[in-house]
Amino acid sequence: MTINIGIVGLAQSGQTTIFNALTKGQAETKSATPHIGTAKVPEPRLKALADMLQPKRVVPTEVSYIDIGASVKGGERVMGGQILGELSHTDALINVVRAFADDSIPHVEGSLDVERDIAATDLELTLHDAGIISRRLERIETSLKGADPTERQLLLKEQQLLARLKTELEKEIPLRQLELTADETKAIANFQFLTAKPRLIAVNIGEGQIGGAASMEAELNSRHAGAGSGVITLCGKLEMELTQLDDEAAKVFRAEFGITEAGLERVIKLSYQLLDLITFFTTASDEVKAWPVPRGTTALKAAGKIHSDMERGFIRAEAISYEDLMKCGSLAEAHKKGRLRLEGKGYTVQDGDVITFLFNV
Ligand SMILES: Nc1nc2c(ncn2[C@@H]2O[C@H](COP(=O)(O)OP(=O)(O)OP(=O)(O)O)[C@@H](O)[C@H]2O)c(=O)[nH]1
Ligand SMILES: [Mg+2]
Repeated sequence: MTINIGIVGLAQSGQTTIFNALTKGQAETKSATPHIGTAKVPEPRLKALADMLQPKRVVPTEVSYIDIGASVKGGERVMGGQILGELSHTDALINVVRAFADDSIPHVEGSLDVERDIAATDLELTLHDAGIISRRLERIETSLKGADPTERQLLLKEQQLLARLKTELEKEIPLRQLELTADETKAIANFQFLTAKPRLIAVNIGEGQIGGAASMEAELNSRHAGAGSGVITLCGKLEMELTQLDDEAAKVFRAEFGITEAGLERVIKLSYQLLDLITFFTTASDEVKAWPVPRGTTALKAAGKIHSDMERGFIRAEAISYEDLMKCGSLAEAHKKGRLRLEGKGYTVQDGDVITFLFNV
């Protein structure tokens, strides 16, 4: 299972640097073509399960990052609709904002201003979404002319909803902040609006700013944290350099700078929170796998993530919490103690559940 995250931001804010830090990649920072790279989601429970069950294969969740390579051409930023369109399939966005000072790297706006830069990217995403709506509204207008009564009703309903969204976007309110009904959310899902996606603001700080990072983060969060939105401070350049070291050496270096957790881990943890994801595990076929699903997912839908046959032929799920299984020491022991729960289609999967799905096709 892969979670897709897109990286956006102003030119020269450190998008590619942070992309490299997150994916342990070595993408050329000067290239203007999109970079795609993956990272494995750090999950200590997966390792503990693997130690216990000794499977042939251990399969972590992956996050795929896309750095769309917004770049400057003759001082002008090129990040048109087409480039932003590359982000339509993503599950969430990271907006890199420059806070590091470096006279040798001119800021595109001439000065450092985190709030202004957050607003600038927000505006760009807002305009992108508003553009999609305008084009759709025009088409609806045309379609209405030849529509039969049933079609007409559907089109008018869509027109009304889109007009409402457009009004909000014109007030520079991102769509993720609107309270939409489940039906409305479903009706607009296919448009893949960028301002509807969860968004993490990654403030790219210089090494000299690490001491003040926590308070800067808290202060920015007081303004920008909310449903599907959060702020993290990150020393992109340092984190990128640390990917060249092995884990132990990197840890020692981080400690010297007073950083307790790797940037990659913090970004992934926060992304999970913003996406409201939980993790369940499967152990079938000599493989231990981690699966991310939205909180509230039923056993039936969770089975469908693994294979559509499993959803179609779903019989029941055998589930045990990670803690319970660790206490038992083995699946056989958990069986003997009657700790495996039999759950039906409607069971809400819990974070840490270890599940075996029974199905027939
Ligand atoms: N001093 C300092 N330089 C940094 C930091 N982060 C990035 N840089 C430098 O800033 C420049 C731009 O970084 P990139 O990662 O290429 O920025 P970008 O947003 O991908 O830029 P474009 O793709 O060209 O829009 C590079 O020379 C980086 O080495 C930092 O934390 N401190
Ligand atoms: Mg770049």
